[in-house]
Parts: sequence; structure tokens; C-alpha cells
Amino acid sequence: MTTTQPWKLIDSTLREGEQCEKADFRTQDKLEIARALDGFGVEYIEITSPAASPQSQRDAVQLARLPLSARVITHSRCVVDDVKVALETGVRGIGLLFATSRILRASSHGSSIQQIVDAMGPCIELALSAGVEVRFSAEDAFRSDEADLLTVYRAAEKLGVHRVGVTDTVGIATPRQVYALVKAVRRSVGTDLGFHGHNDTGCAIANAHEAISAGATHVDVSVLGIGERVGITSLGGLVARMYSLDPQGVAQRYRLGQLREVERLVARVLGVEIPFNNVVTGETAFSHKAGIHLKAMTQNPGSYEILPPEAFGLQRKLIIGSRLTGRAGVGYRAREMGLVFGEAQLKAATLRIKEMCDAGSVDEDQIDQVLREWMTA
Ligand code: HCA
Ligand code: CU
Repeated sequence: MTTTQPWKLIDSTLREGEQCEKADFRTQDKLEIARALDGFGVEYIEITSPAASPQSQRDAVQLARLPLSARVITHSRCVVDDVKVALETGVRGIGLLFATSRILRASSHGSSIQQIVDAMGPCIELALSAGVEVRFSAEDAFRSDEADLLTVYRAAEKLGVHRVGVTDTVGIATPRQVYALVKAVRRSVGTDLGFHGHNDTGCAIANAHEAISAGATHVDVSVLGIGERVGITSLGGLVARMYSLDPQGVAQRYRLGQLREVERLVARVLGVEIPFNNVVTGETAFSHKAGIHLKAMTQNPGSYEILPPEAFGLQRKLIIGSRLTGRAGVGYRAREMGLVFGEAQLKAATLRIKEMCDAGSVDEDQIDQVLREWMTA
């Protein structure tokens, strides 16, 4: 299956994620997040350009020195002085970028496609001569002319970059468009290919998956998807998407049981909660409530779960105390409590629970109480 071909994760929590309104990372936060990401097993950790501020520069030096398995890379405009500053920090890769869309060329930097090609040369050569991994990304690729894109990617390939980057900077691309563009770039460039997609219309996970299907070798993600505006493809979301297609492969590569801790760490640093319905780690991600669902779940957890919670070190929850409950769920809870009900008793106890729930919210202890009372009734 094309979706299981080799692909690597570039976690950009410490770069794109720092561009999130809520993020204001202190040095210790960055070090802790980098260690946690490395523990999870991401292949790359992308950090803010050291040219951004003096503290960013000092932090980059510390991050680059951490003894991690992940490769620490940074991000840089195509400006020779910025690349020099980046190389001095000891990072092992540089992601160069230049906007190629008409709108950003006009509003952001004013360069023509030829001027972009001319500017990338010295930066790419300098980075390659330092022996680091070099990527060139066309910012806002999905609002760029395809011919312009291929011109800059081919020029970057000729200069020797290891990877070109296709970016959906504004979250405008549909999954089909991502598949088509990544395929087109793949056909005309032989380097590795990275995808970076924003989530403005909620398509970032699907888009990253389509990019992999079309031959992307690297995908940018961030913890909880944080980044500019609503952010990018989330680490947990893409891992869940890929796990559903290749459980063994994904479970071997990443320590899935650490996902929730990594997310909790980033949420704490940002001062936010993990959304209750977050993919995999949300409070309700493995909660089952309606009677029909409960019945099937007591027979086979695979009935309504494509991701086993245990694979992520989590547990499912069967919600018995609701007006939507059913006999199978109530019977299941009774058996868990060591109570054996006859059919008629179970039916009556279930009705009682539904009536109580109709009258107001009921907690687990109250349900258990009802079941105990019916046993002795
Ligand atoms: C940015 C833009 C960027 C770059 C992505 C990349 C985007 O904030 O610098 O370097 O691949 O979305 O285009 O994040
Ligand atoms: Cu971005």
C-alpha cells in the first residue's frame, strides 16, 4: 500500500508551534519539549530560526547540543547572514524557504521567480558546505503557479538540496490537490520531499496523509497541531491516521504510550487544556455511550474502535449512566460488579436507570447503587 512507504516526522512544535499566539517558550520549556519529542521518537525536531532573536540563538545552541536521537534542524529565510547564524549554532539541518505565490511575492518580499532562484544559490551552497541537511521550501505552494514551483524546485535540486518542501501555508489545499501537486513534484524532482500543511479548514491531517500517499518522504507536524492561526497537522492526528493503516509499523517506530504525556506537557506550557475530543488523547476519545454501541462493544471492542486505546497506554470508557443506555451495557457493568441478573431484572434495572437519567444527571456511583438495590430487591 502506498500509504505505508517510508515517511519521517519533522516535529515543528519548537518552530511553527512557537508561532502560535499562546506559545511563549522559555529555554527550559524548549529543552523539556525536545526531550519529550525525542522520547516519543520523532525523527526530526525543527526549531525557530536563531536569527529571530538573541534568546532564540542561545536556545538553538543548547537544543543543538542535546544528546538526542532526533536530528535538530532549523528554519531560515534565504539570507546568507541568517544561514551563517544558523550554522554557528551546531544544528544538523537547515530548512530554507521562499514564498513563490504571486500574492506573497507582492506583499512579502517583492522578488521575481528568477530573483528567488538567484537568492537560493549562495544559501544552499553555504549550508551544504557545512555538511548539514538542506531543504528548500516554496512557501504558499498551493497558491503558486505550478510552472514557477517546478522551476524553483529543479533549481534547488541542481544546487544539491536533500529535500524540497511543498507547503500549504494558508490551509487552502484539498486532499486531492495535495495528492496531485506532490505527485507532480515527485515526477520532476528526485530529492526527498517534505509536506507542511496548515489546518484552516480542518484538512491538515488528511492532506498530510495524501502527501505521503503521493510520495512525500517527510511531513511536518506539531504537538496538538499548534502554529500560526489554527496551526498545522497534529502529531497525534497524523500518527493515528497512519496507525490505522499500518499498526505494527507505526507502533514499532514511535512510543505511542508517551503521546498523551507529550501533549500534556505542551498544553501545560501553553496554559491550555487538551480539547475533550482530541484525536486519541481527548477525554472522550474512547468513550462509548449509546445502547447499540455498548452492546457491540461488550462483544468485541473492535466494533466501534479502529484505534485500540491500549496501544496508546489509554483505556476505553463505557458510559452506562445515560438515557441512551441499553441492557447489554447495564448487564456488562453488573457482571463487572459480580452481580448476575436475570433477563427480566436486567430489563427493569435498565428502565430504572433511563428514568433516573431522564430526571437529571446520574453519576457512576448512583448507577452501581441501583444495580446493587435491584440485586437485593
Ligand atoms: C512560516 C511559513 C511556513 C514555512 C513552512 C516551511 C509555511 O511561518 O515561516 O518552511 O516548510 O507554512 O509556509 O510555516
Ligand atoms: Cu507553516
